[in-house]
Amino acid sequence: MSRKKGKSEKPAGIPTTTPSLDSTPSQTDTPSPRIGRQNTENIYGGGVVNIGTGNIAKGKYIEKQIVKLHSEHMINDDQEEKQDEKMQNLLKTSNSHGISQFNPDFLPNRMINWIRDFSVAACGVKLKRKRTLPKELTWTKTDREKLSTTIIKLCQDAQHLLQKDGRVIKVNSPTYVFGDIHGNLHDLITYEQILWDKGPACVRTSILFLGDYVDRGEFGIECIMYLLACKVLNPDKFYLLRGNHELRPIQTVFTFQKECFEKFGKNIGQTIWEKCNEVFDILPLCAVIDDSVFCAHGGIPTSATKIEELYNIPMPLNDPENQSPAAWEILWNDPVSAKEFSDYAEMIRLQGGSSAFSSLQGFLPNTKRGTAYYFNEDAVANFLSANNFSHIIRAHEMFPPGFQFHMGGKVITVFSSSKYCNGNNEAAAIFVEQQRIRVFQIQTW
Ligand SMILES: [Mn+2]
Repeated sequence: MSRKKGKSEKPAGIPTTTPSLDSTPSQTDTPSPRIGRQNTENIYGGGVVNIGTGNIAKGKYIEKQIVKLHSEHMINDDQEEKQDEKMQNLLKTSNSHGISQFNPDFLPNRMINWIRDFSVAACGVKLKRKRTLPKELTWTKTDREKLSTTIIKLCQDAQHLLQKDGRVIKVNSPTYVFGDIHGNLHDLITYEQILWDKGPACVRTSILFLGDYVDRGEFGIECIMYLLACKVLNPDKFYLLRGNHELRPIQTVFTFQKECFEKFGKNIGQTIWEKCNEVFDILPLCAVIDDSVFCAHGGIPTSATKIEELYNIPMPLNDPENQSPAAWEILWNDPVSAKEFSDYAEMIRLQGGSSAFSSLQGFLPNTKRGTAYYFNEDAVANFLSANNFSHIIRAHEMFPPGFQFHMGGKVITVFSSSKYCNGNNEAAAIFVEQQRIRVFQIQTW
């Protein structure tokens, strides 16, 4: 299929630079230098603390968790009582979930163990705890039908929980925020080994992923299965938003559909691909941390100023481009500097397209993507003040350091897949805690 373009959004006279539907490094933004303490940027009173590469691996800023496991695999930790209460409620709706969470035979645990082992064999991840790996560990040698049944069951369990998350998730800090993963299983399992090495059932911080789990990288199915298993094991801590690659037409052009066919054969592959997309159709579109930090894959929409307007976006959303302009723009939009914005505006004016946008203050058609919009500092200021928010965290674009500050730090891009498209970019993540937003690189190699 041909590359999709915005329909009603694209008026005559838009400059026809080559549209790129994917995350690409911005040509005009100057990448930040490699971060270290000397590069601290002031954002939030005390300012962002940039943790230099390497520190994170030494354990700084990482909560220590001491978890005692009973022989029955039950957690015994006074501070976990509140969470136990939530787990008890969950128990009422899903069969003996609380106990299953620590049972190695529980489906998501089996899946995670399998993916962890696979990541060692397939992409050289170093696990902290040594495991004896089965000799045969590839998709082709594994019983495809049995594995596909497990995958479909896991998707169903995840759907049940994701439906409850709704369109806009409210998340409490402390929260880790990750950007694009794009099938980079090596990085994803490395994050686990560094940040939640006791396993997904034992995290106490929230962990929010901003979408784009599949396409580009080799291990899209493994990445999304790992994340769905985390969601099922610990639904009040793991949150997954939708990215512009969690869309059928995009995966058909890129690699995820092909990956499913290659790993499972055409028939089972098609079923698994469909099932994954059913899950994607109900993924939440944005999150708000501590009623203050707006998080989404692409950015803020033209078609909604108040966050409440997003609550009623339909679910499932199998054709967001036609079902919900706001959802589409949240998945696709990009921030631009004042200079870029005026350059693009001038290009459009020269081509006679300006009048169509006079009513959209702070937005311009996104010529780089060929769909959706660019937004500038005015649009950001309007959105933040209308909702009483302080910052925007988004993903969607690769910058060599793995992150980029825009508009004086009001908008932050985070990208969490290193060596993207065989390049040499770093991976970064964000830690939001009370009054601080900390951006840090993670040395995954
Ligand atoms: Mn993207």
